[in-house]
Formats: sequence, C-alpha cells, structure tokens
Amino acid sequence: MTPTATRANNLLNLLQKGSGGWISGGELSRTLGVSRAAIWKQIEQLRQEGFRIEAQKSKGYRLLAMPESLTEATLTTGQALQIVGRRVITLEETDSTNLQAAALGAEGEEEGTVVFADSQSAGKGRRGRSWCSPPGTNLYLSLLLRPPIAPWDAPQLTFLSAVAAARAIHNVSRLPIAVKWPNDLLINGRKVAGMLNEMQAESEQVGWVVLGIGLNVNMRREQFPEDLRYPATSLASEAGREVSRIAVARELLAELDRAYADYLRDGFEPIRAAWLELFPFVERLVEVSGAGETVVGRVTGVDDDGALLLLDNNGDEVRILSGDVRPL
Ligand code: BT5
Repeated sequence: MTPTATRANNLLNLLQKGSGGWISGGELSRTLGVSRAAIWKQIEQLRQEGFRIEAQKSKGYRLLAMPESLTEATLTTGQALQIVGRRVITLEETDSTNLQAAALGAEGEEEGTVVFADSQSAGKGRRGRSWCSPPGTNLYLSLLLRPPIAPWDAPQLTFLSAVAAARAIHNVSRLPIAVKWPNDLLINGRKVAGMLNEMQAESEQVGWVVLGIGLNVNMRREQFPEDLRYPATSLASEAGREVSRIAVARELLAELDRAYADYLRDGFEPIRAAWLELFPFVERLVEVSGAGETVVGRVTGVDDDGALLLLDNNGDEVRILSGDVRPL
C-alpha cells in the first residue's frame, strides 16, 4: 500500500469513528499530523473513490456513505480486526478465490489474509461441482488461516465459517437463517450460501486452511442456473430489497475474526453449540442418503471431526461422514 493510501485510510478511520458526526478540520489535522490543506486533498481523493463526505466551513467534515465497491478501505476501515482481514486483497475477476488463497498459503502468506473477487470464472463447489459467480452482485471470498490443530479437526472450521456467516447475515438483514449439514446456509429452505474449505497438512498438523464462502447477496431469481441441485436464493430476494454487499462483507470479516479468536481460546465446543442452534433437525428423525446407502435415525449432534451423529432404530450411534439429510 502506498503511504498516501495509508494516510487516507487513517483519515477514513477517523471519519468512520465519528459515526456520521462532524469532525473539524483542525482536529483531523492535529490527530494525523498533517496540514489542513493536506486533509482537504485527501478528502477530495476519497470523494473521487466514491465516498460521500460532506464539508462545512464551520463544522468540518462528516462521512455520509461509503462506495459499494469492494476495496480494502471499504471493507476494513474503522473495524477492529485482530487476525481475519489483517490483509485484504480485492480482485475484479479471478478463477477462484480458493485457488488464489491456497497459492498464497503455499507461498508462506501469514494467516488472516482474505481474498475477495467481484466475479469468478471457475468458482468451485465441492467434489468438482461449480459455483455460479456473476459480477457485481454477490460475495465470493476465501480466508487463509493457520490454526494450530490436527488435520482431522479441520472440518470444525467449516462449522466456524457457517456460524460466522449466519451471524453476519442476521446482523445485516435479520432474516431467519438455518444451517444445512455440513456446509450450506439456507433461508426459508433455499440455499443462500455455500462453504468450501480446503487445507494443506503434514501428518499431525495443519499447514494452512482456506475457508471459501460464496454468499448470494443481490442475485435475482432469473440469474440462477436452471440445473441447481437445491433451490437457491439471495438476501435481496428474501428481504425484498437491495442489500449492501459492503455491509454484509464488513460484518462477515468482523464475525469471522471474532469466531476465530474464540475458537483459538475456547476450542470447538461453543462453535458446535452455536451451529446446532441453527440446525433445524436436532432431536428429529431424518433420512440420510448418499453413497448408495440410506440411514434413518434421530439427530443427536455433530462430532469433533464434523460427522453427523444419529441414533438409529436399534439405539446404536451412527456417524455420517457425507450425504443429504432429509427430515422424516
Ligand atoms: C458449495 O458447494 O456450496 C461450496 C461453494 C463455495 C463457493 C465459494 S465462492 C468463494 C470460494 N471460491 C471458490 O472457488 N469457491 C468458494 P456444493 O455444496 O458442492 O454446492 C455446489 C452446488 O450448488 C452446484 O452444483 C449448484 O447446484 C449449486 N450452486 C451453484 N452456484 C450456486 C449459487 N450461487 N447459489 C446457490 N447454489 C449454487
């Protein structure tokens, strides 16, 4: 980042902290240690980038609105992020943010870096499936982490990303979110987000994990491909109004950062509990199909390795590693 950009960021931080209130030019110039003329120049620069900043001689400046474009400044300014979002990379178009974040992981990039793209030409789902990623409407991001955990515990981070994304959506829209085991978020029974987590590990220790999140924000019904496996939706379709991508992305960074800090301190238990609260089938009888076999049982929870736990008709505990869960 250039020195000018860093200074403008500090200025933005101050304006953001003002929560839309006035801050005098004198106070800004004192705090930032630059002249009032320099402040004015930076304000002009920010305006050109799409920030709406009001200026009045007697009162100073106030921030009215941020641009909707995904940039490091719009995503992180004024946020108290500890690990997640320490570095944010925003790309106009890429093949897959998961591929980009994995490449950074292989190069030794520090944890916390997040790669966002406005669109993806080869967005990945699980098992070779693809993720529909048109420009200007949704969020596609991948977070690189280096948790001090064993590879078999890495699925816990899928639950972490689902819980964080559900909280972020709730904070912005108040829409009712449910999780679908193991990796989807649903609103009113339709898929609004999918997670794809990938990792590199030595025998006992995770090297890096990439948490990929695709979240449909303003996508319209007619933009979805016709051959979807499950009905899909977006926040805007459910809320009946446009939803700010930036607002959702900022909440996502904040919730991921908080959830990761909690996970490092308290382990999987609180994440598991939060996830189960969002899972509608706890204690219910379900049918799980997949890999040629169908299992029926009552859902009792999820295991440390992400397996779904059922109690079957014989009272035996069954661990399900993959499959589609349907209520009976
Ligand atoms: C997933 O896979 O749900 C994981 C999706 C992860 C996407 C993110 S975007 C950022 C990061 N970079 C990547 O390259 N990927 C991650 P899966 O459960 O396999 O679901 C894939 C299936 O969902 C597809 O086969 C379609 O049927 C359906 N689908 C595709 N695009 C969709 C969309 N935008 N919204 C809802 N459903 C979609």
